[in-house]
Amino acid sequence: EFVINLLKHPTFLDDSYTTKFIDTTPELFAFKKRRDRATKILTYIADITVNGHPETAGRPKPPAEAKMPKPPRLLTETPATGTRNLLEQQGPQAVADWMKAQKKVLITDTTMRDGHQSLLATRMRSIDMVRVAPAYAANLPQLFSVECWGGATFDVAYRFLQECPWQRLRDLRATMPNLMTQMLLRASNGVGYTNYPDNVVRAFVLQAAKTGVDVFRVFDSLNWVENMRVAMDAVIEANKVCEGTICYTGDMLDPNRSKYDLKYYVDRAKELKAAGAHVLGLKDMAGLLKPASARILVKTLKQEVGLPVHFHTHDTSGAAAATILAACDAGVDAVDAAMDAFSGGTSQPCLGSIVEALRHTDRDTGLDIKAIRDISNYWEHVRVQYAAFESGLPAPASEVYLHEMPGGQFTNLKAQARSLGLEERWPEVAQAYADANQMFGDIVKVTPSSKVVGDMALMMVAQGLTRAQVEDANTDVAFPDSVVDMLKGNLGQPHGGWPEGILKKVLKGEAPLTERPGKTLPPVDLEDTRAKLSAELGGKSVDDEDLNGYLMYPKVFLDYMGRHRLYGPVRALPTKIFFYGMEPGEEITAEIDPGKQLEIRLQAVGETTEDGEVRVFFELNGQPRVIRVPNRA
Ligand code: BTN
Ligand code: 3PY
Ligand code: ZN
Repeated sequence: EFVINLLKHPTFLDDSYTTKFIDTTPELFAFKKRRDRATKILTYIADITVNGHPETAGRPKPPAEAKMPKPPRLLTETPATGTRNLLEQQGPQAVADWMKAQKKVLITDTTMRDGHQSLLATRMRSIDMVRVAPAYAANLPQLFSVECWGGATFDVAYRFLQECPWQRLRDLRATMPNLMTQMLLRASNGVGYTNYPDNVVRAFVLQAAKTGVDVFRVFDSLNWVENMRVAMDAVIEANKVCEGTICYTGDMLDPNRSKYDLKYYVDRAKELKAAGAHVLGLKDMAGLLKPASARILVKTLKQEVGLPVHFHTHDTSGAAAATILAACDAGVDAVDAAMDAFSGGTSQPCLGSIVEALRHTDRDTGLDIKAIRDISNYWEHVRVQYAAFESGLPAPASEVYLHEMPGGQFTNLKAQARSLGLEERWPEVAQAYADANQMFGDIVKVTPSSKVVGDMALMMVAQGLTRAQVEDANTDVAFPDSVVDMLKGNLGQPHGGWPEGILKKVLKGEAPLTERPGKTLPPVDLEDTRAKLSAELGGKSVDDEDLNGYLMYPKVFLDYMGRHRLYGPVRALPTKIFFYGMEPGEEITAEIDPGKQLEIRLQAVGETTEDGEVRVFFELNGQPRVIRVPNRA
């Protein structure tokens, strides 16, 4: 019997051994490395099988019979050319010109980014995306783009899914060579929650372009175009499609919300055009744009700005499809939708239904509805595997017009409220969110400004504070850190500035920043950071992707690397195994590299020994292997 105690093995305390070993005996490298990674994966499976996955404990489970979903058959071996080919051959301006010349409504599929971000707390794993990507390329070559990167997916990949977001992007890029990939970029906030130095933002964009992003939807959480230029310039420099984006909030036709009227949006759109946007994004992150307003807004933006317009919304209210169709009537060039099985509620409206609604009209999308059904059927089977992350929002909610929470935040804030014991008081949280928004001067609420409003709202409900009390100069309030950070000016400036009273109270007289934060944030020495990171990782070489991951999220990245050293390429595991481990007698295949398959069979789980460890018995490619893991239960 061959027993390895990996958790205590010195290799995992310092993996410099492996590196040296490779350097001195290159001929053994492939074999050595493969075996070592296999052992790491077995360690992960053993650990989850014995101890469970912390994120799924006490949550609903997928049905026992749920199998790894099978992607649909490819309708062709050689995918037809698509938008990606146009971008590669003629550049981003040609893409924008082509958009305007199309009669058909162009469709972006958001399933792989906003769809699961809004329905499953962003927990979809790469394997479930990459397996279906060839079907997108072969069967839906007329798609405008596939939104599959950015937003919250970047840090969730490292933090909760134990996988590298760059690898995901590379794989999707390779498997959909004819389709444009699209990402959501929070301008100076990158894919994080606060402004980064200009050179960090620039390096991140250039790397994302290099690894595989074609369309960058760039927005600022306060619609401050001045704060979007660094990111937009980098996209333009990379020769990718710069979708300069305005976020929609309020109610354009409500005379009592005149701060965000038609002129406001036209002004911002003209600024974005002047800043070099190829496409104008209209991002309705909360799903507040009503059909009548969409008609006027889209028509006016098309006329006054002249850029192709790409509309994004959420179906929280249940009325989003009506708004999409109104936008199509008004001449919108492209719209976002999620595959049926990942649509509705806080996600995007239903892709298949929009395609059918436009069928036989002059705006027919030309997409194959059978291909859509087959891909959505795949997604349906994917979704059941993530039962633990379903929010359980049962019905459309007109309440969204009260609180104005972004679709991606709604379920998250509800979970936060639950963890604070405030779930029963949700209507109060919704009202407090609306009150906090007014208190900050009625701001755009989208990551990260939405998080600040959410933090404030939770605090008000938890501590029983009204807006009047929070604003009262004589009532002591300990504001959340994020509120202090925002009012210091670290997210930028809102339209019309911050209200004097709350600014004074939060900053206690300290002078706020009123310029763009990137103007004064010192640049990061990238090579020095690389060297320090390399040292921190025991001499491991640090490539540009790793460096950019670290610059966005230093601690999250280091924690990921630490776990990676222990558990290896767990991204190769089927989703059910990743979250629930294996049953005795179960057999799986994991492809850890193209063509490198591991056949893994769980034979048995032993008793817990006196020193608190469990022996887990596997067969790996037919050979018996035993892994010990601590019983942490
Ligand atoms: C290493 O693999 O880097 C450290 C050397 C010790 C290796 C043991 S030998 C059996 C088992 N299989 C592996 O791949 N590593 C451990
Ligand atoms: C994000 O920034 O992640 C969003 O989805 C904003 O809508
Ligand atoms: Zn969205």
